[in-house]
Amino acid sequence: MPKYPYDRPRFGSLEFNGPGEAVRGILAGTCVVGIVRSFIDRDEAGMLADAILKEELDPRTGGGLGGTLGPSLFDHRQNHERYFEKCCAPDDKYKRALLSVSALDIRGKIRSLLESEKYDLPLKALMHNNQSSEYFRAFIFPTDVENPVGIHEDFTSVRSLRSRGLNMAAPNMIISHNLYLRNPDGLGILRVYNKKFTKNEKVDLDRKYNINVSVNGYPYPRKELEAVVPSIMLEVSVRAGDYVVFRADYPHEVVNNGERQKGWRVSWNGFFTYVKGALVHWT
Ligand SMILES: O=C(O)CCC(=O)C(=O)O
Repeated sequence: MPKYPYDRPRFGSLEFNGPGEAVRGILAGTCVVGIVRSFIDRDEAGMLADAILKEELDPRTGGGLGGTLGPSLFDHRQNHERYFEKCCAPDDKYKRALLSVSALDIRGKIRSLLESEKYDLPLKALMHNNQSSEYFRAFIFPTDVENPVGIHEDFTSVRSLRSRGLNMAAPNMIISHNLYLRNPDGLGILRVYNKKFTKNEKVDLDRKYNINVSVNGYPYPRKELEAVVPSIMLEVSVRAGDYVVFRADYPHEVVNNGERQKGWRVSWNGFFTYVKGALVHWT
């Protein structure tokens, strides 16, 4: 059994044949980002994106609220208590939307994706309030803004898991997985920075910039990351139908570098981490 986490992955990004292989690559310290091109067909991805957009949820802009379908840590300003309460709210708008979209069975798709893949580790869905956390979660981002997702690190999730008594074997390893349903070509580039700040460094950043990076992972000051040489570790262009897994404990953002156009980028998103010999997943 290999030891986790590997803090110095050997490669930036690599392409894999399937999600299981990509997750294994990341766990084994092979790379920071694992890409599965055309995991689902573009037309199917487009249908799912349309179904999500039909719900008219607010898009997520500038790191604010909205734009997600299904309970999510991000929806609740990284407030994990509210997140777990909200998961069980009976007539919540997001839950209604979730049910209507699941007619198209994206949850089933994600479940079968997880269950049919070979991860070489038992999979464990995170439970909360007696419900599995396999909620559908969608992101809707505008494509006519420069920076739809600001620079951040997804470690708050780990704090939530810890507060629920899960003993984190690799608290520094958070893996985000995304299935892109709509992404205009050339836009929505995932950028991962080549620097992991220590807890003390994050506290210093908070003091210096009056921010909350050490508390909730947001927002990393661009200036500090650009001072790191080489600053950006990699940029990944994604297309509808692609599936991408990456180390979300590295600072990362989404940028629209190409010609901006009015429209939406829609994706499904979830997380994995390694806990006591199992791969725990949640959204
Ligand atoms: O949409 C993306 O490409 C990345 C979203 C993100 O920030 C994450 O999955 O943590």
